[in-house]
Amino acid sequence: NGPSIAVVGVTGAVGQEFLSVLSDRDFPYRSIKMLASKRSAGRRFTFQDNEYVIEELTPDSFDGVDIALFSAGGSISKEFGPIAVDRGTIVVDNSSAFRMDENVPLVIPEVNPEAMENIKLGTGKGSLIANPNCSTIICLMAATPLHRQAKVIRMVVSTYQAASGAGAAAMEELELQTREVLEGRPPTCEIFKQQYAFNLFSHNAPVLSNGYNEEEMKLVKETRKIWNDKDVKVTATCIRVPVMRAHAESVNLQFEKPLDEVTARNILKNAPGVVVIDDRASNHFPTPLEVSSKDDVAVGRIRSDLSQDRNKGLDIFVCGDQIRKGAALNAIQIAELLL
Ligand code: 11C
Repeated sequence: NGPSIAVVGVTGAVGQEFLSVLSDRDFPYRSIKMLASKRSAGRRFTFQDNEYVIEELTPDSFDGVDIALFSAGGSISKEFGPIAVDRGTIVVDNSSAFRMDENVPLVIPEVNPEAMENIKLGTGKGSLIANPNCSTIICLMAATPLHRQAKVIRMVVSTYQAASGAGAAAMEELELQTREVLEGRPPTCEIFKQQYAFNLFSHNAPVLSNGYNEEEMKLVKETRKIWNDKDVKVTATCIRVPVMRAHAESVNLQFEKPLDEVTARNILKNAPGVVVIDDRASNHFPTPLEVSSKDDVAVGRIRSDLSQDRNKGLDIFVCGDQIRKGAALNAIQIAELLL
């Protein structure tokens, strides 16, 4: 029972995580298609005790598919997303291809599920729903409950982003470089232009004419769309750090209404999908390792910003698994809203 689903990009890091999350959450489905490029077609693997053969992605792949989970890069989404929609499939797309399209809801289920309330399963009508960028999801999981209470008017985000955001090959390169550097060999730099192990650098996304890179502008634009607030001021600096699969973010908030840090901590403790790790006595706060492969986003370093008017500003530090809540889990929670 349940919808027929397709996983597009099943061999990638997020594609594989889609399968883990479907399994972990007992997502009901009556059939599942494993789709990838021609290169991977024909490979066999077992999932939930059944053997599957990876099929090459073609326009006909979507016949009879109710929900397709896409994570195969923006150009595949641009080419095949609309084809799937024409065939009556609801596409949950993890790429940036359609995020800023005003007709496409951009959804974090804990934040703005209402944005997709007109999209219904079982009507035969296809639709696109976009999964936000991982840094935006992780940031807004923590910032939104506070925004609901006190209205954020300005947000300053500094990210410490993991290798997984650049794909499985970047994770492999980080591991390889770490070995090479420790053994005194020159590091292999194929995915990134510079040494990654024992280093950090400005995010690898293209830098735009305003000096921001694309990753930073995603935080700015996606926040405005998800909060349905074109006036919220957001600025960001995005950095790639040698961490495997979880992003960390320092987030500074300025509020319209006062919000003290005790109330803020309680709000975060009760927020769905959020766990508070904020132990000042033992200096224990969120770390990327602690949230790796976990569903919840962790928040700590919760403190009133002493540079702002009393209770009008807050600093927090947030960590979330990039592949899970930053990508696969969020997409599958979107699919669960459709059920
Ligand atoms: C990163 N957020 O961590 C990026 C990767 O728009 O979905 C995902 C880019 C996107 O590098």
